[in-house]
Amino acid sequence: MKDKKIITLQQGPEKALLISIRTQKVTDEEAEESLRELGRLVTTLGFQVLASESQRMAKSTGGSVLGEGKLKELEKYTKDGEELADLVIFDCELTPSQIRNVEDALGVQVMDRTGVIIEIFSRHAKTRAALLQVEIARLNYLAPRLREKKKIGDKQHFAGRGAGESQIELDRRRIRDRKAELKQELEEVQREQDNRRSRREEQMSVVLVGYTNAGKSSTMRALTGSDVLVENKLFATLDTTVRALQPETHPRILVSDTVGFINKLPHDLVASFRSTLEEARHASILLYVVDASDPSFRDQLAVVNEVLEEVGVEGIHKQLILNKSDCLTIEQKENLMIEFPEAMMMSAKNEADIKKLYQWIVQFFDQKMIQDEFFVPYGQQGVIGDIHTNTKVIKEECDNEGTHFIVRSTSSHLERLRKILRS
Ligand SMILES: Nc1nc2c(ncn2[C@@H]2O[C@H](COP(=O)(O)OP(=O)(O)OP(=O)(O)O)[C@@H](O)[C@H]2O)c(=O)[nH]1
Ligand SMILES: [Mg+2]
Repeated sequence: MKDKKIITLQQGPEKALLISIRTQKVTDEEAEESLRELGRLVTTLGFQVLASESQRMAKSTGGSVLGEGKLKELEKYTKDGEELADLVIFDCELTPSQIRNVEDALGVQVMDRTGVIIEIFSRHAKTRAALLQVEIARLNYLAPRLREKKKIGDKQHFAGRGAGESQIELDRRRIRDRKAELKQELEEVQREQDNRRSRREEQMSVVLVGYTNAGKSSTMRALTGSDVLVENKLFATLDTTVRALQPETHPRILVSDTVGFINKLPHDLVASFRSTLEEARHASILLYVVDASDPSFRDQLAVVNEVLEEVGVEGIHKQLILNKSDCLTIEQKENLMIEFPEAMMMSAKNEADIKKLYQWIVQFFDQKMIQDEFFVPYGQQGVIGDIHTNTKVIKEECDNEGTHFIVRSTSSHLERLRKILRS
């Protein structure tokens, strides 16, 4: 895959001016929170936030998202201030012409929230499926912006060639062809994933879902002893990882880590990552992990719920995990338990809490298992390994004819074993 990026970073951290455009639909608090989150997204990309500005949505500004007065005022950050911004980033999605107009007025590169998120995704993607998904979303984002591409001084961050009608046509066609290729390749990768998933289907599985940075990978690590990436960065995880719960149970319980959610996730990316979330549709338990120390976790939970409802997770057992309890006061914890009486309060960093969560998971599946008896004649001893792996053996007794077992397992495992023994 070509390693073309939307932007190419220059040496040293570039300074960004963040701009929030307030509409009547959002409260000041929501806008502030969203701007703070944009700040974290931007620092995840390695930029430094120089300043943040807010502006009420202007009514008549032609094609521009900002009025002339505001643009003039912002020149202090881009043209004649002491410390100048290298780029301006808007906390909303802009049309290509809005980007061009602000770039013309301020003389620096302009990005929008979608561009920032796509860039993070493309840097963090590791597996074939994630790389393909991100590349498709990136090309979708880039295609309409090709027409509007314009060189700004010597700071040209966008990939691609110069203007010229035929050149643009050529670029568009290349993008279309490339997208078709990528989609085909993605379908193949997804078919393989579906096959692997259907082989796992009869297994008991726990899937961790939640907002980015909530602590899903930390919980996964602690539950499975795996070395999945944990980072204080947004969108550290983009791929689903599946590992067995440790200490291992019989039958095995699988735990999956998934991509994090974010408010105003570009539609393209939601669509691209839908297949990643397929894992959630096949879970036995969905653990909704939230960062309870983040004041906006309720809104974050609403975003998670909304996307998962679209994916279709009805009928699956859901458990809310109020994570990062080590960052809460006793009073905060008490209030949260009153507000969410069904929730589990824990810290992924606390061994005792992880042990409790482990016990809870094991017990949940234990209740779902049914007891059964098998007799394995000496001629069919090969099945014994399968019994030990896929059932919890309560009793095992040998006599002259073979081995008697009393076991507990899921109905699908028991059904399968019975079939083998009958054959
Ligand atoms: N204090 C504290 N920090 C935690 C806890 N759980 C996770 N963290 C930290 O929170 C940050 C994010 O954790 P991750 O486990 O990577 O979060 P994630 O949900 O996988 O994030 P994405 O992969 O971006 O979706 C890391 O710096 C963790 O060390 C916790 O219980 N307490
Ligand atoms: Mg993660």
